[in-house]
Amino acid sequence: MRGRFITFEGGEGTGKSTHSTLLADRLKSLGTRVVLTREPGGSPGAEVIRHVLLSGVAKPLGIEAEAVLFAAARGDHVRNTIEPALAQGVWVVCDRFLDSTRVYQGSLGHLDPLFIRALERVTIGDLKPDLTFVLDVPAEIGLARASKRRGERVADRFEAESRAFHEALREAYREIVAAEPGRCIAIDATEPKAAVAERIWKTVTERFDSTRVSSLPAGAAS
Ligand code: Z5A
Repeated sequence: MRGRFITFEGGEGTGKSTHSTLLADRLKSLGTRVVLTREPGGSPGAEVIRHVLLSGVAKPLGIEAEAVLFAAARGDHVRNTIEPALAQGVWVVCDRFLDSTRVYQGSLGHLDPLFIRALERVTIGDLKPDLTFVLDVPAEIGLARASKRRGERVADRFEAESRAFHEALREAYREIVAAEPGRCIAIDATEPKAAVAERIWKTVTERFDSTRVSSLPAGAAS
């Protein structure tokens, strides 16, 4: 049986890394085989492109070029990490995926939706997440969390955007949830981590049937 594909989305500091890791660990503790991955990145080729994108050196090339680079990274990630895992019955938990491009390059970058859809066709084809958690916190809370975590490190290309940019991000994610309520679940991530993790777990067990989640074949979880 094909694995399940779960993605985490949301703005800066909303808790995507935290909760994708917690979910993957909980699934593994039940014997489920899981790949925990992220975008941009998640495969050797895509990790190289990640560095180019987050360092900001691609910004002067323009928003279309950045979108093409995100797409190139995604194509490599899908071919080399995500699809092989799903085909072997391994679950994939991914920190950011196609909705990030729709929001950052589409809604916020004002790229033509047809261009975004064309990139999706060539990078992911028919592949869609089975479930997407959109973590929602006010921009000021997310930015404060991210800044605390960052410490003295310099803000990356996207962290350095304005408060208004991050508020617009939140709104764009809300529109995605409204447009695809079957796939996307909004989670109030202002609550303490444990409460957020419990809501996510409850959704996963309800969506995929708790008896099957816990009885998936045990194996070398990666
Ligand atoms: N991007 C794009 O433009 N187009 C695309 O197609 C893709 C990406 C795929 C990737 O940056 C950037 O690329 C991203 C969009 C763009 N830029 N931005 N902004 P990244 O991977 O380096 O960073 P990120 O994706 O934004 O995630 P993040 O900054 O690492 O945040 P996070 O993963 O959502 O948060 P976290 O690390 O789990 O938590 C942040 C801190 O808050 C941490 O100290 C936690 O312990 C704490 N935390 C988490 N949850 C809670 C709760 N509930 N209470 C209190 N504290 C909490």
